[in-house]
Amino acid sequence: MKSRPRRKPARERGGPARKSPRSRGRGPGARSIGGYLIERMHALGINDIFGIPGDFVLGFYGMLERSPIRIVGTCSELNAGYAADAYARINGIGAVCVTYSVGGLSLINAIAGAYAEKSPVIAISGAPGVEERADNLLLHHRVGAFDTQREIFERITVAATCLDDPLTAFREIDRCLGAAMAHKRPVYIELPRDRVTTVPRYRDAEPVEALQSNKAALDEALAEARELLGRARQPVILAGIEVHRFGLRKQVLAFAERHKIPICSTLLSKSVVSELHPLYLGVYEGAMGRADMRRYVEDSDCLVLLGAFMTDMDLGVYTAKLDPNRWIFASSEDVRIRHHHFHEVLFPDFVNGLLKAKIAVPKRELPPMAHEQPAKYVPKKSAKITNKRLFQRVNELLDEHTVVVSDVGDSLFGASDLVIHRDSEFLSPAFYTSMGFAVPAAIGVQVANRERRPLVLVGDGAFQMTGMELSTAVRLKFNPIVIVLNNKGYTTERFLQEGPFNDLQEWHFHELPAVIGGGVGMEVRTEGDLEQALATALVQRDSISILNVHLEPNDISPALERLASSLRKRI
Ligand SMILES: Cc1ncc(C[n+]2csc(CCOP(=O)(O)OP(=O)(O)O)c2C)c(N)n1
Ligand SMILES: [Mg+2]
Repeated sequence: MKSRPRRKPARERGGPARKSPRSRGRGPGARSIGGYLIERMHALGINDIFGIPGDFVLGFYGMLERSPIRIVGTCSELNAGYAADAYARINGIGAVCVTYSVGGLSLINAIAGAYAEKSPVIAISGAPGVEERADNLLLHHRVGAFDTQREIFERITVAATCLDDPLTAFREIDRCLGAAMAHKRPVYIELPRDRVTTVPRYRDAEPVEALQSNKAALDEALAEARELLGRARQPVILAGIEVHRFGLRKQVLAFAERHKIPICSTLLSKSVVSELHPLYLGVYEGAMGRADMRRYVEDSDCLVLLGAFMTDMDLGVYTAKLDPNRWIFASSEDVRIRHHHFHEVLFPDFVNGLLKAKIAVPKRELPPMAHEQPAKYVPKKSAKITNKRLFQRVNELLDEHTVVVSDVGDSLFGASDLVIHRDSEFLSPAFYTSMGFAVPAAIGVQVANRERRPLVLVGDGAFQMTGMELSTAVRLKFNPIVIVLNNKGYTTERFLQEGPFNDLQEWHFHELPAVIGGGVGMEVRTEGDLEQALATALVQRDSISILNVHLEPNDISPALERLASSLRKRI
């Protein structure tokens, strides 16, 4: 079994100074369990929490209301989870708070996605009181045992707890929050309703110890990496999503710039570095990507994979051909150089070590695609709008304030060809691929940063799952521009297997503002309509815009077409 990196002794840990846990008793400054949870979350940078109240969590909601953390209500708990996930991707950490079972169990899909794609979300659920549980009553919302919900969450979080014991509650809070930060994954905290205001008799909060690399293993890994890079003729960096999650973008970019190594991203990490950077090649995605850059990456004699997940989605449905004999692979889970595995090496230490290392990477020309710019889009007023032209036009719309939030389906494939201007301006569930992410995620983006304007790309099928969350955007006076790719059903699925199960009842998406009480809706059938609709949307600064873009059911994006033709060749 793989050993875990060692923990630093508590006295060596850095971080913010805290008062001695034992210096506070039960006097006026003493904290309740609920109060301590709020205090610690706020200290980590959580200023907003998403969710829907219920009687098992009302006490905690009252406490939140009196705290500096703002509650953002949503239309469903699933949507609250997606919003909290997006908030975490922008803010570094996010939180959601729901009631027992009916709320918690609805949240599961979103937390599973955050786990799969490494987004640190604190999922808090109210629960029956400890005293109530003693009589084993069939309290409403109960499913099976009182522990059922916690046991389910244990499988999709890095730490899960029930704060039923005042003696350990503070330590449990610290353990869970520490785990979310260290692993960049969700945690689950259950708060029985009769423990919210309980003030523990003794404050038992041992500081959580930070992980630490084994120095000898780290040095050895870096020495081997230096040696490979020192004789590389065509090195390439593939910057994965963990580069963003662990806050290492600047370091990776500095490393690339120092040695003039071209960089590509994966679909999940798209925009991890600015896509206008002169060293940037594009999104590497096997056969789904552009042929020239695919060849360049696959021919590399030293591929530096940093924080990438080797998923089927990121590897162009396994059409990618990356050779482990020629790679340096480092992530939070594994460091492998060729076939050598290095244990107890922390990902940030490895990246920082690479940056500091003295390496003489041989000089070489940059590949031509590093300088490529998209062709100028000139609208043909009466031409029927197509998928390809829509994405070309959207590309011109992007500026440094836009955050592209893409849902699953052809919206994601098409979006992979967009050129994102700044760091991390592209959000998508590109690995877990749960439909319905984008609209609620756009709320999370603007709660985290009101200055950013989300451009939501969403299929008609995905919109029908969670689109009502736009109501929250109207309430909060947010201004996402929502482009619904109305291709009359599940086109991505049609392309896999045609059948009546891919058909949908067609909605008048542009009429939604009348139902939700705000925003403008527009119907787009031609390139001229698109120009007009976008012009209207751009000046609509205080409310949502929704564009119902009519596309043919078989009109697919160039990226999906590339993938299809490559797969056809293989059959
Ligand atoms: C929650 C969820 N259910 C089902 C799927 C399987 N699935 C993947 S793509 C897709 C169709 C998406 O339809 P739409 O949103 O209209 O986008 P399009 O493919 O038409 O561009 C389905 C059903 C999924 N990824 N997520
Ligand atoms: Mg569709």
